[in-house]
Amino acid sequence: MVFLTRLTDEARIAIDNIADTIRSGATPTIRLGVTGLSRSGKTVFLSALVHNLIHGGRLPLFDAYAGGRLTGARLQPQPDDAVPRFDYEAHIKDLVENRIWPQSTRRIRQLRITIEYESASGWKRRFGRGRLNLDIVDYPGEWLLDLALLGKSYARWSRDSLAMSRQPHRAALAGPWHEELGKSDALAAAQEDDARRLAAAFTAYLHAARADEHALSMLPPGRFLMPGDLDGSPALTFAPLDLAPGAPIARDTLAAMMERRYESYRNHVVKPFFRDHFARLDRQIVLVDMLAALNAGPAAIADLESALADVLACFRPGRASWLAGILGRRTDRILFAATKADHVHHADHDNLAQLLRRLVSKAADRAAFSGANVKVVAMAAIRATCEVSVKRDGHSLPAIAGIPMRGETVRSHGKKTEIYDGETEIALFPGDLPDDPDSIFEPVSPPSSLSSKVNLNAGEEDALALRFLRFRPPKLEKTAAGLTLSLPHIRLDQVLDYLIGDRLQ
Ligand SMILES: Nc1nc2c(ncn2[C@@H]2O[C@H](COP(=O)(O)OP(=O)(O)OP(=O)(O)O)[C@@H](O)[C@H]2O)c(=O)[nH]1
Ligand SMILES: [Mg+2]
Repeated sequence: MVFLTRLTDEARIAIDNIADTIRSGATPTIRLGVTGLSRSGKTVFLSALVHNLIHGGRLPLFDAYAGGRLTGARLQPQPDDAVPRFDYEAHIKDLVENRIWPQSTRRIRQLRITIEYESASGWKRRFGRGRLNLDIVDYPGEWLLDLALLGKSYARWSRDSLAMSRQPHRAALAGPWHEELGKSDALAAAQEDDARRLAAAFTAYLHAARADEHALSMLPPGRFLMPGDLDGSPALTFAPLDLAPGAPIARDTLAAMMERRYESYRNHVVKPFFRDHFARLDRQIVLVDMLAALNAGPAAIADLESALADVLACFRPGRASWLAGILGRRTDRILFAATKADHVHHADHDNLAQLLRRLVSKAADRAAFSGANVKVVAMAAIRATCEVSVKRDGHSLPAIAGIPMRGETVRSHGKKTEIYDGETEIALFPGDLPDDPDSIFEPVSPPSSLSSKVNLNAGEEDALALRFLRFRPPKLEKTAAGLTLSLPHIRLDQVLDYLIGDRLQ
């Protein structure tokens, strides 16, 4: 928290928190931060959480619910009028009726859900039912990485971006941008055309690095990939330059123009995002797609580790107190969740959590989460697969079955690529995740375990080239009375219990 110690910012956060408390009246409020890079599963998690609360899910490990003390949950108008509402109904329609996943989030959205409960204590029950507001914000994951820019000058950001783009796994992707850089003179007179050309080449490099096969995470500035309402705006016409270390930036040069725009991006785009949403959270769940990074290999894992370290450095952990709750607001519980655990067999869930624990351990140590309670789990907000046992060479193998999304492909050894039609169910033996968390940073080891994927459905005997399949959302079962059951999940109940259970006592 080096960059947000300015008194005006802290005062603004405190004022917003007081306004919040007044607006909520007597009802206590938890602001839950759902933090995750792009495609980590934030929108799906939020939709599933609300659906299970409102619809009444299978939540045996969510104590207040399992004990029958949760008497109601309903959506309310969101507290900040300036932020559009999270489109819960549209997402659920997509997931449940159309059985498709939501689109990438393009703008910030907010939701308030009010939970009514009966206290576990007989004494408190005498005062009537308790109520708790849960406020949640959804946003494009790309924007998260901008937080690291708050602590960096333009010169430092330029240096870091260039050094990163010269790493072996990025250099080829950055080639065209480097070429444009070679043609420009940072100390020449500022020309709009140069700025536009460089910004376009830099943005193209960020897009290439994000592609599935590379799955890189460190890609700021976030609005270059997901501009939101800045689409086409000149605010995004800047890029890093190759500046001599320590050399001053003279006025009216290309470098000065870029620096000015970078500063304006930090002040007018990144800072409000941090101050209005990120600095005022009581609880945090950090969603991490370990499997996508494991599939892409050690470079993607190392990149994910650095990206998470940058994000965690911006947390404001601390012990909750009534005063801190109103003024400073500190995050007193942080949950790290490896998402999409339904892609591996349950026997591997502990391993998956272990890998995530290892990935965030250094960053968590550095961020010194003093006073905050930290936990790590493997979860699936929506379970799209089921577990089956498949016979192979006389052995029973633990496999998962589901319907791959239309257009998903798998290339089997020596055979032609199979393209799925979105209707056919298949069984996969996902292989075992490595037992040794350190091995995922080493060159060949991590994918080898996953790459032993075998398509058992079509009678395939060959090992398949590694491919992380996306399954369609599940078809919801109905009860004998014809009622549709809520979305199936893995450990969403434990997650809820950890994040809000203590406030429903
Ligand atoms: N099987 C399975 N897939 C999931 C789950 N959660 C997310 N996914 C997959 O991951 C993709 C991304 O999930 P989102 O919730 O849209 O991710 P996000 O973090 O909101 O992404 P951005 O909006 O781009 O920041 C989905 O389209 C699904 O393919 C899950 O619980 N199970
Ligand atoms: Mg989203």
